[in-house]
Amino acid sequence: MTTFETALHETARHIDDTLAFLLPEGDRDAEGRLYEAMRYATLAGGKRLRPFFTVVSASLFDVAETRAYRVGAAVEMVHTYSLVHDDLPAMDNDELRRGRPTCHRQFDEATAILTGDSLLTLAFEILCEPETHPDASVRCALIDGLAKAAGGRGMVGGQMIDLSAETVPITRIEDIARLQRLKTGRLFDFSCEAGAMLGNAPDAARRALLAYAHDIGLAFQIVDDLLDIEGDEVEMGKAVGKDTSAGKATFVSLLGVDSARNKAVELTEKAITHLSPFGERAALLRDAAHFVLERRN
Ligand code: GRG
Repeated sequence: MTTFETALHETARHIDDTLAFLLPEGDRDAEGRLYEAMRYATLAGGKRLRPFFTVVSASLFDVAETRAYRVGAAVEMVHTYSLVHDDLPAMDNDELRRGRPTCHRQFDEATAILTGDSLLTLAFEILCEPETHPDASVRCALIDGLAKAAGGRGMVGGQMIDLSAETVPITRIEDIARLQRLKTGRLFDFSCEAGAMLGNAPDAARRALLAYAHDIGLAFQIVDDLLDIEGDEVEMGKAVGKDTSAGKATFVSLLGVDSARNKAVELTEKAITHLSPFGERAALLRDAAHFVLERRN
C-alpha cells in the first residue's frame, strides 16, 4: 500500500470505531430498531473521504486526533443521512448502496426516513459536546459551518435544484456547477475548513483550504458523473447509468466525456496549487486530490 492508501485506511478505521462508539447498539425495542438502522447505514463501508479531509486538515494545525475523529464522524453522519434519504422512493428510488440493499429496502421506508433524521440531529449533538473541543466558540463555529453546508443554502438546496431539474432541465454548465457546488461541494468545503476551525488556524490558511476544497468538490462531482457512465456496478456498490437513463444534465452530458475529464484534471491541478503555503505537510492532501481524480468507486 502507498503512504496515502495506508493513511486513508487508518483514518477510515478510526472513523468506524468512533461511529460505532457514538451509535451504540440498541435494545430490542422500537428505538433499538432505529439504532440498528443507523448502524446499518453508517457502518457499511464507504470511502470516508470527507472525514479524511477533516482529519488531515486538522493535522496541519496539530489538533488532537480524537477531536478530528469526532468532527469527521459528525460529517460522515450527515453524508450518510443524505445518501439514505436520496435513495428513498420519493427521490432516486435506489436498491443498492455501498454494495448492500439501501436502508429502506433492508428496513422500511418510514424507518429509513427516521434513520436519516436521527443521523442528522446526532451529528449536531456530537459537535455540541465538550469532548469535540473545550472552547464553546469553536464548537459554535463548527455547528454553524455544518448547518450552513448541509442546509437549504447548501446540500439540501442543491438537492432541491436537482429535483426541479427533472421538470425544467438544466442546459447551462454554470447552472450545473452551481447545483453541484451546493449538493456535493459545500460538505467538502466544511470537511476541510473544520480542520482549520479545530486548530484556530489563521485566516490565510483557512482560505487556502477552502480554495482547495472548492476545486476538489467540483472535480469529485465530475468524476462521479464520469463513473455513472464508465463505472462498474459491483465496484461502485450502487446502480450506474442512472443519470443517462433519466436524461439528466450532468457535467458529462453538457461537456462530453473528454472535456469533462480534462476539466477534472485541470481542477485537481488547481486544487493542489492552493496547498503551497503548507509545503510538505500537505502531502496527503495532494495525494487525496489525485485519489479523487483516479478513483473507481
Ligand atoms: C437527500 C438531503 C438530501 C441530499 C441528497 C448528496 C446528496 C444530496 C445525494 C447523494 C447522491 C449522490 C450519488 C450524489 C453524488 C455525489 C455523492 C455524494 C456521491 C457519494 O459519495 P461518496 O462517493 O460515497 O463519497 P461513499 O459511499 O464512499 O461515502
